[in-house]
Amino acid sequence: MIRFEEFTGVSLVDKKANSSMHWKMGTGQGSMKIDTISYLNEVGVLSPTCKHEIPDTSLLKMYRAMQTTRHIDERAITLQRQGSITFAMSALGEEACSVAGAAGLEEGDWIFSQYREAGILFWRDYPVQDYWHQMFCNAKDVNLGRQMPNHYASPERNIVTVSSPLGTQIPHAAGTAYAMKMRGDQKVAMCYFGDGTTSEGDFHTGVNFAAVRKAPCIFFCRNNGYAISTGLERQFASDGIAPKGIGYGIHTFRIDGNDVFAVRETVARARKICLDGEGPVLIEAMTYRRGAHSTSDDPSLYRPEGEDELWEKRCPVLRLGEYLKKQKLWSDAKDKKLLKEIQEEVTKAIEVAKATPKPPLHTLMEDVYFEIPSALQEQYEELKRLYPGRD
Ligand SMILES: Cc1ncc(C[n+]2csc(CCOP(=O)(O)OP(=O)(O)O)c2C)c(N)n1
Repeated sequence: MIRFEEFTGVSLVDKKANSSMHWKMGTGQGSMKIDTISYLNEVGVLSPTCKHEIPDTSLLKMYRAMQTTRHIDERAITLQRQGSITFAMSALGEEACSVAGAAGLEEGDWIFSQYREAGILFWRDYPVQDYWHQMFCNAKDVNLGRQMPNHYASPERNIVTVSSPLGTQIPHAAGTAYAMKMRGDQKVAMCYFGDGTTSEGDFHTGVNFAAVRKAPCIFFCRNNGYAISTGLERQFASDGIAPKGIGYGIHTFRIDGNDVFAVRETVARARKICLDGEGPVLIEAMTYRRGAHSTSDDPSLYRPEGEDELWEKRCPVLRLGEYLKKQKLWSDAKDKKLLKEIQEEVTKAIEVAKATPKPPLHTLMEDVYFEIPSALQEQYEELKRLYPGRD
């Protein structure tokens, strides 16, 4: 196993976390120094220590899904600024966590995401059009406009709706994993969250439950340095997130979250650990939130200058692109063609989503109560008066 800083000459430590080894309580292995698993360096050179083979078709699919995610995020921010959508969040710089993480899973595994993981959708061939219907919260939105933008879901792909209150997906994932274990399904649940979310009670409840019940659940933490404006040093005193997994007695890995090989290999390995009955796994993926927290945030007020430039060099998309070119699987010309294709597909999808009407008012009242309570009915009647023709 190679440490990120030895391999790339750039320290990942910064203000974040020491650094990887697989550490498991009671095995007597390791000390509290946790190294970072990393194979693909910043200029796209794969370490010879990497034994994880990824088929060329998967590498190319990952690349496309990452580029799609990046482009979609850029367009969403512009649309929000133009007033066409209400809100947007970007995964700029963190695309490997979602895409390569989903690529390490198998069909039928459940995914519970936070909100910066749209890449899971594109890995699982989610239509770009449906993504934009959700961003516009229109009548074709899977949530019928009841959620904010970026709260995607795909029931047919086992991707559970994003939930705004942080951490609520963690006990849900642990419970789903335990249910699958009880039923004898050979499937896992994977749950994404950010570093800030590990300070929520639900993180501790969910991880402890899964640990005690040996539920086949992969807890995937994107340690991107910030919880909105709160840097890591003001969030917790531990060496990153990995010690929290060790504390709960579960298999724990720290990886370079911008390296598709490290991410995909570790998720596939975690999956095997889960299905071998060894209990849940925590993965801490070291990455960086290069954009603002959301369109309501201005990171220039709290982030030191130069930090983004440092992480721009560690870009997961560029890194994979460089590797593919070295393997003669990719070229600048193919890149140009791909970006044009993505851009055209997205532009068309945005136009369709924009022209799609908002959901009818009655959908606001449905799907919760068997019989609509009278107070709600009164509100509905008032809404109908205020918005004639929209019921
Ligand atoms: C229970 C709860 N508390 C606070 C918030 C407000 N909030 C939204 S996102 C966020 C930061 C989360 O940071 P992190 O988990 O590190 O994820 P990141 O945004 O960095 O990807 C906060 C505090 C919320 N949505 N839910």
